[in-house]
Amino acid sequence: MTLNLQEMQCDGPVMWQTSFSDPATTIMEGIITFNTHLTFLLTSIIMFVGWWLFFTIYYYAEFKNMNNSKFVHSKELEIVWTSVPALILLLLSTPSFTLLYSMDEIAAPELTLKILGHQWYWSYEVSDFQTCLKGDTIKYTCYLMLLDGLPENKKGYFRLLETNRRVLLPTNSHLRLLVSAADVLHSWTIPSFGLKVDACPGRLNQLNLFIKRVGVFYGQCSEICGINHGFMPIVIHAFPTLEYHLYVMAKM
Ligand SMILES: [Cu+2]
Repeated sequence: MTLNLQEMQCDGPVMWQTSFSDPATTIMEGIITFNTHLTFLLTSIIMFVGWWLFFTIYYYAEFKNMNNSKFVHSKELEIVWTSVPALILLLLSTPSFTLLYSMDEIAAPELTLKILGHQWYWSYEVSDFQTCLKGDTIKYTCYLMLLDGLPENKKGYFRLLETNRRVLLPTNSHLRLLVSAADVLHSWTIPSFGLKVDACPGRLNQLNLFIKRVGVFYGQCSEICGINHGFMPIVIHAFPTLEYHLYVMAKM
């Protein structure tokens, strides 16, 4: 596959970024929408409580109220300030759990990608094409790409985010990811996909993925795994399904 940095849509980080990456999956779109609603609710609560606090301090200061109030207890008020926050939490739990369990939903996958975390690189394997590849599997390891000494025409990569090989995946297909580790705990993460799954040695974690658009997506290991934890990035290159199959056929 030829690499043309100018033509490719890069979903890498931008300077002073404070918001999410552009979503590439339905899950991430859901997370962003949920976050927007949460932020609105949070701002409303902070404004309401802030106003109330200011109002109380200002109007009920000692110099404004020389006489003691006889008001010490209210059962009705207590019921209100207990049930309203409980109702708000209940209201929030519905979209939260819906999102959480939708991530575990496994549709019949067209392709399975096995991901193995190592100290300190990721290895990948696709064994769906074993019959057409005459028993062979597509298997490769991805290390951090060193940018020092790159020729002038190869510049434009992200520092500490690029790998020597990119993981190629088809768009608009149901994919299954199987994540594990060979040595210690790692965590496989792509913010644009809304995915983060622990890679535990001796345990296989399953994820589903449906990439909605073409692009290059970046991620990093998200579980402290040793001295080079910060130097094992993940790069996914999502292709149209047809181009992906042409790539597999080229391997035959
Ligand atoms: Cu790590």
